[in-house]
Amino acid sequence: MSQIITKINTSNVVPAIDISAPQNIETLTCAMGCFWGPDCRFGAMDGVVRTRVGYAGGTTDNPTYHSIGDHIETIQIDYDPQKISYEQMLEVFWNGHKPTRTVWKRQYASALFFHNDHQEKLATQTRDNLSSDLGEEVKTELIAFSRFYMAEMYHQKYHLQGYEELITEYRTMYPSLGDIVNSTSAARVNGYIGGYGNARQFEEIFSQLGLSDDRQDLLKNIINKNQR
Ligand code: MHO
Repeated sequence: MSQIITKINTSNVVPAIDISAPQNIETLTCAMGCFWGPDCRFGAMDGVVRTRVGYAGGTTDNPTYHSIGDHIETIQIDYDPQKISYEQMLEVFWNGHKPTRTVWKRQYASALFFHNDHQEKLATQTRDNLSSDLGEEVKTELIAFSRFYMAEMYHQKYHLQGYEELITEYRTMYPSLGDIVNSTSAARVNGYIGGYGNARQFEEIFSQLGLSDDRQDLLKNIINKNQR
């Protein structure tokens, strides 16, 4: 199934939110257009443990961004089933893209990759309900999950990587980029930079992100600019 990769280093520089990441997780795999956006949308949500972007849904071997073949830009989200249900995750998925849109390139298709019977059942039900509510065909594909290929590191937490001062601080907490990808803190901050999250979350979570006061101020400025 999904890769559970995080091995948290227990030194005190690791963000509190990462130290308390749950072991028991479930995974949603989906595609909703360019993967940078949903990485932010889901990463900012309470209950989401980690996110990663990649390619799935095609037949060609070892897709890359510049050689994507028939694969789709896809996101995988590990979440805490004690805090959020698959149904709630699906609601965010269906509300986060236009399921009736015609796709101009398979790379940007909308798709839901179900991992088991339970997920397939809920995916089908919610798709059918949506279709009858809209009175239109839902074009979002439902596909049995088979394989997810991680995208290149420069696509992971893309918005966060755009802020040198922030990513540098993450590098001191996590020498390996792979650990930054798996960090809940990095997922939240990437999401907040991308315009998601609300005042309550910022209040509750800010001090657990592991960021220095300076970087917290920088992040607050970015959030304030987004809200204008
Ligand atoms: N080239 C587009 C989409 C990038 S996405 C990872 C852009 O720059 O927004 O496909």
